[in-house]
Amino acid sequence: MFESLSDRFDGILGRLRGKGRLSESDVAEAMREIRLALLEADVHLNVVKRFVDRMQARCLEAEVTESLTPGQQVVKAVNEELTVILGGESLQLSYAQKPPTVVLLAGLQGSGKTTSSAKLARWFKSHGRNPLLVGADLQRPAAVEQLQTLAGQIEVPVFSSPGDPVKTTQAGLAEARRTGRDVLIVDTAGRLTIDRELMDEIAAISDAVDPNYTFLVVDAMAGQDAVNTAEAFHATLELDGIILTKLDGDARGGAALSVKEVVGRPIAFASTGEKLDDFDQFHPERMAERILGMGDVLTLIEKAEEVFEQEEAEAATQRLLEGTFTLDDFVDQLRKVRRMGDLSNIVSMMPGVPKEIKDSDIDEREIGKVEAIVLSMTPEERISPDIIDGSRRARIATGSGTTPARVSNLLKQFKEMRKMMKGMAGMGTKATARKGKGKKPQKSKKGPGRARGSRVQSKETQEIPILDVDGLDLTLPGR
Ligand SMILES: Nc1nc2c(ncn2[C@@H]2O[C@H](COP(=O)(O)OP(=O)(O)OP(=O)(O)O)[C@@H](O)[C@H]2O)c(=O)[nH]1
Ligand SMILES: [Mg+2]
Repeated sequence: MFESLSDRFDGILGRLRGKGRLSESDVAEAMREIRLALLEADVHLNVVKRFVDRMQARCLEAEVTESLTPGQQVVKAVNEELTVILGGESLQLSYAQKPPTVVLLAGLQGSGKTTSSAKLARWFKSHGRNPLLVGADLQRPAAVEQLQTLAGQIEVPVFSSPGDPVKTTQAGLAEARRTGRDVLIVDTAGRLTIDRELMDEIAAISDAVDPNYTFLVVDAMAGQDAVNTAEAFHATLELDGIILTKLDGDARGGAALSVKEVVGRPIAFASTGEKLDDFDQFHPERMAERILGMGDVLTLIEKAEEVFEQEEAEAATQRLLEGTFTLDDFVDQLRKVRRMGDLSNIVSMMPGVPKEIKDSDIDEREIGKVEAIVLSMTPEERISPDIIDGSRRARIATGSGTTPARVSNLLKQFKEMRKMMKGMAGMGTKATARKGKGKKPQKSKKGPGRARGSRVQSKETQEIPILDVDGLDLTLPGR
């Protein structure tokens, strides 16, 4: 997502960063390039103009702060202005005092309304809510079925009745009240803005249930059209925000960067894939940092927290430090990383990862192979890999459809990791494997793993990053 724009910014800002002083012509040249880059990314002309004007004004003042070089200040300014364009703050959802909170989804055909309805239901559910979905797309015969299939995966009920979408939605609202569902998400039929009849219909649905939030689902791949669509819908329905879908496609980013400024409504959620968990609240600041190649560590941490149960992770950390971490634990951790979503997507959020790696296709099958190798071992082998000799190795290779060399390689890596972790525990960093939930890790004075007889724990050993306390090593290379 945003790759080409990100590449362009990388080049332009890279040249500025290195400079001690910025001349007016340096600034003018950079602004010209930024303008072109934005236009090529399909950003709305007015948005580009405003962006460049604001940047120009800021760059010329760029020598005032002493802590940053002028080049760094430009980067900071670009980051801040991009954040503004993307909407500034993320949308804070509030819930209706008298439940349910009603969320209406509208949009063009195929924009992603039905999938987004289910994704949104999943999102609310993961935030402790009890959603009910309403299938109000009675146009397309299979639409309700599609919603039911998706909802089945996340165990959220769907209400629908054939006939009239307005009546169905009203009945859905009554059903939510009756069954104590606190969020009602209404999936509607896809419609073209020029189709007056269908536009009137969604306005009628909206009048009938008076939604707390009306979100327009917009396909990011639609480029400039996405913005025009949003304007047209906004004229019929009071929109509260946008759900931007298909950001995983080769979208140039124009829609994301234009919609807030042109329509005046923020992007509330963004969808980055077909899976139901490829969906999250949209955070302008994080997105700006991502476009500028600064990574998105916060989203990464949140994703990790969703997947890793804290206690489980602590137990694994403990075993790792004690050297009793087995290959089963190893595969278990791998699976969790995988559950965080698409691997390339995860890597793209990490700061400091070289561009070549971000651009390369990360092969999910590689993880599958590691898994296959471990699963081809006997339980005994998984606990004590040292017993794996030549013939066992050959058997494992055959069982996993790999080669003996790959098996050896994996074992070697696993043993090295275990040795290294054990070594660290001996150096007194055991405190990170604390038992108490929610407590801060203490800088251990009497850590159980501390080598007997060592006097003062050196500062260095205290700061060795091991598995993060919340379960995942997020000690990533600095920016
Ligand atoms: N890659 C990708 N595909 C998506 C995303 N969101 C939706 N899709 C796909 O886009 C297609 C259309 O999605 P739907 O949710 O059926 O769209 P819709 O707006 O309900 O379509 P209609 O009901 O026909 O108007 C489906 O194949 C989805 O899997 C996304 O963020 N990324
Ligand atoms: Mg649909």
